[in-house]
Amino acid sequence: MADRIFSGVQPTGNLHLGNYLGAIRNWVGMQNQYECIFCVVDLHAITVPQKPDDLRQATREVTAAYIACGVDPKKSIIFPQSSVSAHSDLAWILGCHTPLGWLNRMTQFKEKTGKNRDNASLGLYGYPVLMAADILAYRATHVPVGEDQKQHLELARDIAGAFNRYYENDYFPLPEPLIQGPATRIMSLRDGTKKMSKSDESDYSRINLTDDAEAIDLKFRKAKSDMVEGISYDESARPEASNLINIFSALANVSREAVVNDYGARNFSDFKKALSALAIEQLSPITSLMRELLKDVSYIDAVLKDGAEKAGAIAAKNMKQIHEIVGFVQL
Ligand code: AQP
Repeated sequence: MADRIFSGVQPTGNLHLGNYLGAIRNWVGMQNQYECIFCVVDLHAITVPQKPDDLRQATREVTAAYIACGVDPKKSIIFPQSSVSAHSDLAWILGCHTPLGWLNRMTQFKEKTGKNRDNASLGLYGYPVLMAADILAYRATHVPVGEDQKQHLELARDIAGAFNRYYENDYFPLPEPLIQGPATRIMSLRDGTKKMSKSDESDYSRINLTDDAEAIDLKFRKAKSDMVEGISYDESARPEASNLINIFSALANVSREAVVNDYGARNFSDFKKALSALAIEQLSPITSLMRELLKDVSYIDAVLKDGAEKAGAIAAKNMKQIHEIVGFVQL
């Protein structure tokens, strides 16, 4: 089977630097090498409450962000998850091959629900099964994601293996995670031990792809630092400094060592100034292109429709085979 890439982002709010450096930026180079399918995962988004108008807007914003970051709709398939029914169809089938014990180990569910577990939806609990279905509906072989999705990817492999074993075939490839570079886990700018996240209530915790130069500069200036002299990398003792070094290293495409070499003897204020200038230089063109693209909703929708048709055709062919394997009568 030829290599096929699948990945996605939830339309749950402003995309941030973590989504860009941990995921989307890595996709761009893959388009020339592999067949790529990039989904806007709106079914995942509704695992927590969403206002319909906000969801529609965020879906178009994520699409614009993909394109502005360099994902080319002529090379890659871009589409909304809800437009291809294979995702929910396969999620049900795979759910019937997923022991509860496997789902109970998922740390993201535990983190997202905390003490409020009884009020969480079945959808949130089953999120990793839907994610497995997203990937396996296309029999994708590689999945580029940030570090936070590693456990879900391992579960997708386990589910694919369980299905193959039960039906005594090797229909599903075991998808390989691609977790690459110094930016696989970008942390909050307010707390270096917490992941940068769309749902963090403090906007100062993240750099949004929609932030202008002034906001980026202010957020880096206000980013938490420590009292240690100089700039050095030590994830456990200096999580905030280490996070800023990782961000610099990813944006400048140089090693952490090179960043520490250049800025080791400087203070936080100088380092943050340089980092903010670098981020502004890289993100401004993306932000302006995103704004331009969003002025033409019909173009965005046309990209999504074209992608939905292409993705739908691949998934429909696979679903017919999957239904046959499972034993559903083909009419
Ligand atoms: N902080 C991060 N560092 C590196 N990569 C990250 N990703 C997310 N946060 C970071 C990667 O971005 C892709 C899309 O993620 P998502 O939006 O679908 O889901 P998420 O991981 O739940 O992102 P958020 O920002 O934390 O959203 P909320 O707050 O809504 O839960 C994935 O490849 C992810 O690894």
